[in-house]
Amino acid sequence: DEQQYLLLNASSRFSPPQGVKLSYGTAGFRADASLLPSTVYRVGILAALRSLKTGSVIGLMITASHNKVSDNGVKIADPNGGMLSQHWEPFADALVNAPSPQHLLLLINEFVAKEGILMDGVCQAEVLLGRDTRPSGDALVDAARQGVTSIVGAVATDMGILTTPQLHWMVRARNKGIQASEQDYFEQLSSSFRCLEDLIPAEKSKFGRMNDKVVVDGSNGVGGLKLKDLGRLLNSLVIEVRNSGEDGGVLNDEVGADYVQKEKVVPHCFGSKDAGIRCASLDGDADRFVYFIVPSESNGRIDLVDGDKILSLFALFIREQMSFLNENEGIKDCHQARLGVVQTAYANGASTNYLRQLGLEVNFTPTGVKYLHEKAAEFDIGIYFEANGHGTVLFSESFIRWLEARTKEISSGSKVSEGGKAALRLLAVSKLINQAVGDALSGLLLVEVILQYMGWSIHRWNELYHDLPSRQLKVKVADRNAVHTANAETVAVSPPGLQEAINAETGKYHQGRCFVRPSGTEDVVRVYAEASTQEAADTLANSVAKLVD
Ligand code: 16G
Ligand code: ZN
Repeated sequence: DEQQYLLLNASSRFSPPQGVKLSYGTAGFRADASLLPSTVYRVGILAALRSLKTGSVIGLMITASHNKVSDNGVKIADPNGGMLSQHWEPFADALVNAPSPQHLLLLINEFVAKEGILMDGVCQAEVLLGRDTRPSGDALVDAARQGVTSIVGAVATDMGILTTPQLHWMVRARNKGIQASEQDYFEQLSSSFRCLEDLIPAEKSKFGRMNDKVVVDGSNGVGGLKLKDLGRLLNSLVIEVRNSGEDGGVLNDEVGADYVQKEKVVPHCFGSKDAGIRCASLDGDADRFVYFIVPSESNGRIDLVDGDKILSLFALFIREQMSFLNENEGIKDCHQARLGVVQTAYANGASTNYLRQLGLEVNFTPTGVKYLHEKAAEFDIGIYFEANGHGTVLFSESFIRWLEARTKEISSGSKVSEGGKAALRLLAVSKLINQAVGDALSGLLLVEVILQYMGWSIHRWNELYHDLPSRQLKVKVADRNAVHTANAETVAVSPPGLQEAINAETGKYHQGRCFVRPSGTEDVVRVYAEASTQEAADTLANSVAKLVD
């Protein structure tokens, strides 16, 4: 019939590369861009099927995040704006690795039957397409469009060049029936930012406003460009963007959040002239960010203010607002609102101690946004961050409704109580911070407004706690999947004896902590070690790397 013909015809234009096996992994499919047209075409098919199955708009993003400019990748945003349901990942793997159009057709027919997807041409499907600034993006968007439209009744809407979180935000907004253009995104972020600024107590804001310039490394990618657009809507905050990609710099080449966080050195276009200034860095698709300080005797080194410290700042602020709510007599049932934080084993031990000292519940999940996000969604307010700077703050629907009801009562001209102001602030945070996925632009604005609220410099923030020295290594092994882990990757359950050997090494060091895990994005086993001195962390990491080898 028409459907089979369409699929066979279109898929014969995209032959898969020989001898390459791709896996959806933690971040979608990623490879050298020249290998990807058939993969992206097939993910277009998958996205259309997903849209039919869910009766909702689906997103398809073309990006390879912090990887080099010649790479690219593709990933799916589910109806709520989150990551593709893990339940569909095996289908994604099978689909892109099918050797021929006939195999492909067979797989699709089987899967459609199994999932009970109605392909009558009457049901409509829509997929929003986005891409970052990579030169290969244009052709890959076209491949995605052809994939989507090989399913009868499916349309592809090209949203142009976007950050990854912008596309996720748009998918979520569309499915909630909210306006979902880029302008709407900028409007929502800037207006909730202004709302938070207006709620800063006068006596607190003095210091923040004297010190209100932030200098941002855009990684020569999409994030810097979008941040400039957003910055034009904010007149109180000065955002200076460097490495916006407009001056010939190369995407992710000694710039960007991944580089800054891993190497702990200044990115291009930053140096001793920036000593003491508040600096931040975005990754290539702007779903991660970190802050940093250039010390006065820098020699290229930086003081990193990482995802753990961003999490700590957010947690401190939100906990304070929750306590204002609780102290307010008019509010009865809100003490039931649960605040939880979620980290991975990579979180610096000093941050976990700090959060626990605040009395917060700290949860751990394996690496990968989908795991952290899922856990954080269990709370009324769930804050998650990876040390690498990916994270956000999730609000439950019921808590938002409660806040909305609470803030409606108070907007009638009378003097607003502290509890009422706290409710207004929390509601504004829920609009500012991306509810779909970690978003460097909205996260950066939340950091900025909290620092203003606290009246803090970046130095004061950085002093919340002192990171324990740590070391990360990667080990090339014959088969990284021989290593299996449990307890949020903190325990190696195989090969046998490995964990016992790691324990024996770790026990030799004061405040020692160490774990190994197979990377989800590279063919290596990663080693992380922490101890009370840098030398000790280094030796511990090195000796455990030998155990893995
Ligand atoms: C992916 C993950 C990121 C994680 C990283 C770890 C998403 C969207 N991204 O980039 O959260 O930190 O993988 O890489 O989930 P690794 O497995 O190679 O250490
Ligand atoms: Zn990214």
